[in-house]
Amino acid sequence: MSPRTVLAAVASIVVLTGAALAVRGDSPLDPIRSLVSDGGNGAVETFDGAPSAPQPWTPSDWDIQVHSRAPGTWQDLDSMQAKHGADCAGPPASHENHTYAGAVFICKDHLMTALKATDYGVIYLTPNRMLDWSQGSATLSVDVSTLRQSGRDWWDIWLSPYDANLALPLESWLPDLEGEPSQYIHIRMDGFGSGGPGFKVFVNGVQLTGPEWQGYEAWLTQDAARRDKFELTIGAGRIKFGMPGYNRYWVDAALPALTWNKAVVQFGHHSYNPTKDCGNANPPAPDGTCTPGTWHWDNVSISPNVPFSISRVGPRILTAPGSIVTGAGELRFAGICKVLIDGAVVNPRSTGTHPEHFSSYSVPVTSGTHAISFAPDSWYSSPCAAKDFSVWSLDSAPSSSPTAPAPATATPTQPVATATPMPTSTPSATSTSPGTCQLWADAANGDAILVAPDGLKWWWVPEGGTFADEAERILNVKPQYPSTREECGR
Ligand SMILES: [Ca+2]
Repeated sequence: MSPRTVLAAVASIVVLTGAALAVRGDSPLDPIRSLVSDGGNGAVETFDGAPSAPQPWTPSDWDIQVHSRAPGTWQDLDSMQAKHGADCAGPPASHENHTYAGAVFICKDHLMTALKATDYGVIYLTPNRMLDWSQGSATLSVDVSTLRQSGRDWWDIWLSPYDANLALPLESWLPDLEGEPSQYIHIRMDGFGSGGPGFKVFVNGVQLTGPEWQGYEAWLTQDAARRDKFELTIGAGRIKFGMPGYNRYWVDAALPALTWNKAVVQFGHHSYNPTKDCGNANPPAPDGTCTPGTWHWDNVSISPNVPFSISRVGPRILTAPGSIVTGAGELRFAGICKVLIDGAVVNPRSTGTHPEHFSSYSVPVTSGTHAISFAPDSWYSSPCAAKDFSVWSLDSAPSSSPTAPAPATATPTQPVATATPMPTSTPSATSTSPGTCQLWADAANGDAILVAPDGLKWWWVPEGGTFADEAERILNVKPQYPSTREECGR
């Protein structure tokens, strides 16, 4: 696969939002509050807090999804140096992190996302406010750092109708998850021929372009410590996205006809083997290195907006049958294998066809305790998991109460232990060997599958690459299976 040339980097003075920013009195170690009124119809999030060490951000009114594809990273993330020191000193100071809680944190009155995923991973942050352009134009803005540490590390924004939003949306050509929402606007950092990182804008799969055609290095110097404003204006027949502080807009165009005029807003930070191919297919940072990225976020403004309710419930992840306590609403989570709630299989909202990937769920539930369990999904049977649960509702105002994790009742037994040795659907074998490693190709679409000695299956979608290349790449990212290379004859 030709690695995407995604990028990111912007820098310059922090530009304050036009909206009046509310002053908050939170002491540094108070539970960090989130969106507050901007005095008009909008809301702002200023990520207040100046703790003496990086403080995990656990808001009561944002949804947070932290996803890492490899099962070996479901409990602990790949270790990385996250920016800000152990005392919160600013970049280039850094601290080691491998915890899920530590991937989204506060220092110095702004928010960081820090992620390394050798396979693929993403963090999604979703405020409990829909951007509302039903009465005219609406504006979404956020200040973000501009240092892109690797071309294989990037950020994006998804907008989708409430009934279409996915816990983990992703372009269907990327190697994980289950594709895009049924309706969406997607703003994604990507590589430009000139100027490094810029942004592409897609509306239901159709790319809009211009007037800007360069990446932001054409007008600024990438900076980890400075945050610049990125702004989307939508409505009244237009859509515009860019950097107002520089009067640069990658899109300023007619808005294609949509059947919706309010959108759930999701901010994403993606990591896709950020150290790979550095300086070749992977554009490096200005210093020539490719390292796992930290993005710095501040001053999210959504105006006007419509509030809804998000209540995060625990535990963070279930890999065996357990239970969660919820209020009434839609239980939103990500799951792999078929997921049963109170004994009944529930259908994901996402419509992809990769059972070996996490799907996105939004399932109506009543208030109370609900049993979660798993069953095989097509040829994929283990390991199973459901994670990052929250209850969403349009019926109630945003909660101001702190998140109350539900008691975990996971049992230690694995729900499914029936690893099937090979795909049972379309893939046909083109390369097998003695031993326990098997490589499979799906002739219909060119997918490659590795069935590892322990029954785990890895499925990657080549982008115009050959099966042999893809198989080699799979083995390269699975160092825990050194013997498979020989057994597979490579
Ligand atoms: Ca702030």
